[in-house]
Amino acid sequence: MKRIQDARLYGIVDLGYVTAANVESMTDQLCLGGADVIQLRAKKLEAQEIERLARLMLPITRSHGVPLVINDHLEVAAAIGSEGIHVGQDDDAVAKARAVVGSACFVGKSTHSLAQAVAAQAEGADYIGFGPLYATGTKPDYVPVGLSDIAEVHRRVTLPIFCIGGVNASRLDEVIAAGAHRVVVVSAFLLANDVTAEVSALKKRLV
Ligand code: 3NM
Repeated sequence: MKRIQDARLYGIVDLGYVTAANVESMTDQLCLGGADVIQLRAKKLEAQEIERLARLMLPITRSHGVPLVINDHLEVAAAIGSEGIHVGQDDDAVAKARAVVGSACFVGKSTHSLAQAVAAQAEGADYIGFGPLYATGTKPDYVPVGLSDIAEVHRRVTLPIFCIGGVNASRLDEVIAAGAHRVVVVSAFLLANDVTAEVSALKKRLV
């Protein structure tokens, strides 16, 4: 199983873009392209349906050695034994998450400023998301943080930092030049004509 510490490219199966019927196929394509970690994110689905979809994804992600992360739903992560859980600023605290999911499951947290990034490390997160770098339709209510704090967040936070929000192939060079080592890509992968090829091409540029 790949370790979160070694991950560079983080994909999300977001049910805002993927139908339930396509979850397995999309998971397989992201893994084949070389995603190092995959999250299931379904803001509008009931926990029971999220658990069903996660159970479909697990044999696929595990066959590729890719950790599966559940967004928000601690009880789903605990029930299926996912490798990771991800919480937002308005969700449960890291300690609460860890108490529910157990010590074998890593805990990630979304951060939207330097102060939140430093706080998430102090709170005991295993990795952070940092963004949104750019305005994005995937998380439309958030003000972009831009690229200017990327270098500083890497100086202040020693955890793996995944830069997120509007990242795509045409922006990757400037994101890396700003200091990013790890990225999350959602819509640019899920809406690609050839998902595996898109993931694979971007992955090569991250190492
Ligand atoms: N979280 P796309 S930005 C899910 O800043 C998510 O915490 C963000 O999707 C954050 O690659 C974001 O389509 C959306 O822009 C990322």
